[in-house]
Amino acid sequence: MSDTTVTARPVSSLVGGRRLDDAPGGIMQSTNPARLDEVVAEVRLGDAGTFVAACRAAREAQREWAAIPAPIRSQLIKKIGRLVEANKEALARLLTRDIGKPYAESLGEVQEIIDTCDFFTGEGRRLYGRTVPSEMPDKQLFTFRVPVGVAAIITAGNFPVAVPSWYIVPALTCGNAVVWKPAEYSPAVADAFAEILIRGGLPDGVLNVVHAEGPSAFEGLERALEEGLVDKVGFTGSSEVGREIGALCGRHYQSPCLELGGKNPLVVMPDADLDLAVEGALFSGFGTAGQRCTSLGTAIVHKSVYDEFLRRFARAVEEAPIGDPMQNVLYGPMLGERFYERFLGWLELIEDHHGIHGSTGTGRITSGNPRRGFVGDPEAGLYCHPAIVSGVTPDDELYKKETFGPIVGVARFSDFEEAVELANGHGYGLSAAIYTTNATHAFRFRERVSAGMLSVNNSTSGAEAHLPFGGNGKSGNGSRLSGVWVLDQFTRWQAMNWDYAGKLQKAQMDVIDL
Ligand code: UN1
Repeated sequence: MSDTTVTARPVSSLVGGRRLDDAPGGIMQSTNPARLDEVVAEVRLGDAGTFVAACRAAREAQREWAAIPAPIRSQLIKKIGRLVEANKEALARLLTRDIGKPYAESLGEVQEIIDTCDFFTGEGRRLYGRTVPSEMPDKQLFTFRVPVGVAAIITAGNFPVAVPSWYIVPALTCGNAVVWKPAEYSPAVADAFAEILIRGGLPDGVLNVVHAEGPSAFEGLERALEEGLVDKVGFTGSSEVGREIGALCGRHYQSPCLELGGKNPLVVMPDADLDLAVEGALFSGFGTAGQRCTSLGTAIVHKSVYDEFLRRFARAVEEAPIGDPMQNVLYGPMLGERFYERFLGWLELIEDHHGIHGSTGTGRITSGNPRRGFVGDPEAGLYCHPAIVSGVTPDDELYKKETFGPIVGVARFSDFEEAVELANGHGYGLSAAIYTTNATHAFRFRERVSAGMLSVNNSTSGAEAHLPFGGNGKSGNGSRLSGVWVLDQFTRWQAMNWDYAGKLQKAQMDVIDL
C-alpha cells in the first residue's frame, strides 16, 4: 500500500461501486494530530443527498448479495481478513497518522479486524435456524435467520476501523448491504479499509461509504428512513447523538444498535493487589488518551488503601512516557481539535472545582510546558497532560459525565454497598472492573453492577472480538456487538410451519387431548 507516504490521501465517497468526484459538502483537509502541519487526507465530502443515493444503491444490490449462499459470502470475508493481515503494518501506520493512536495500539486495532473476519468466516457456515416440534402431528416448525436488508453504520474515529468491522463484517456475512459513514476525523484509514473490503471482491453497491459531516449524514439518514431505504441503523458515538438517533429510528418503527459513552468504574477492594490495580487504572484511564468508550472514568477505592493507591497511581502516571505515537508511549495526541478543545473545557472545570492532584501539576497542555518523559515535539500536536482528580463525589460533573480525555477521578468508599452505588450512580453501564482477591466480592459485584461488561483484576478496556460488546442505560440500548450475539442485530428471525396432514389443523384447537 502506498498510503504511508507523507502525501495526502485523496478520499471520496463510494456509491454503487463508483467513486464520486463531486464534493457537495466541500473539500476538507484532515491533519495528523501529532503534527498539525501534515495533511493526511484530502476529502471530497458528500451531503445528505449522497447518503440517500448510497442507501438506494445498497437497496438495489442487497437482494442479489443475499441470494449468494452464506458459506460462499463468508469466503469473501476470509479473503478480506487475509488482505487486512497482509497490509497490517501499513494500515496501522496510517491509523496512527490519522488519529494519533500509539502504533502498538493501532496494530492491536487492525488485529481486531482480522479476528472479526476469522470469526465470521466460520459463522457463515453456522447461520443456524432451528427445527421446533409442533403441538400437532404431521406438522413441523422451523426458524430461519433472514438478513435485515440495508444497514446504515455510523461510527466514531477513536476506533476508526476495528469498531466499523464489528458491524460491517457480520452485516455482510448475514447477507445485508451496507452504507458506512466513517468519522470525519479518521478518513484516511477508513478509506484504506474500504478499499480492502472492495478488493476482497464485494459486488458493486454491497458496501457504500459516505464521507460527510455529521449533520448532513443525520439529515440523509432521516430522508433514507422516510423513503424506506434503511432497515437497521448501527451507531457508535456519544450518548447525546445516540439519543437523537434512537428517537429518529423509533419514529420509523426501528430499533437501532447503539453503542454509546461510558463512565466506567474501577473498584479497588481492600484486599486488592494494588500494583495490579494501578497498572489497570493507568492503561484504561490514559491509554488512547482516555478516548475509548471503555476508558476508566472513576477509580473507586476503599478508604484503607485510598492514599496508597493514589500515591502509586500518581507516580505511575508521572513516569509514563507521553508523546510521539510512533514511539513506545502511553498515549499520544488527542484525536482532533474538537476533542482537544473539550479537554481544555474539562481542565477549566476541574481547576475551578478541585485543583489537580500531584504529578499532573497544573494540568495544562504540554505546549510551552514540556513535562518529564515527553517524547518528541510537544508543540507540534494536540497533546494534553494527564490529570488525576482525587476526592470525587457523586455531586461532581466529573463523576456524572464522560470526559473522553486523559482525566481520571478517584473516589473513596467505606463499604461494599457504597462501592456498588458509586459504580452505578451515573447512569452509564458499559464496562466496569473490580480488583479483589476475594471471589465473593467479585461475584457479588457482577450481580449488582449495571455494566454490560465486567473485568475482575483487569482493566475496563480490552474487549475481545468474540465476546458480546455493549452497554446499558446511557451507554446503549442493550444491543450487543461481536460474537454470535451480533447476529441478532443483522438478521431477523422468521418462523415457518409446514403441515403435511392433508387437512387444516388449527393451533390450540385441534391438539390431542391427553
Ligand atoms: C470504543 O471505544 O468504542 O475494549 C471501543 C476496548 C476496545 C474497543 C473500544 N477493544 O477498549
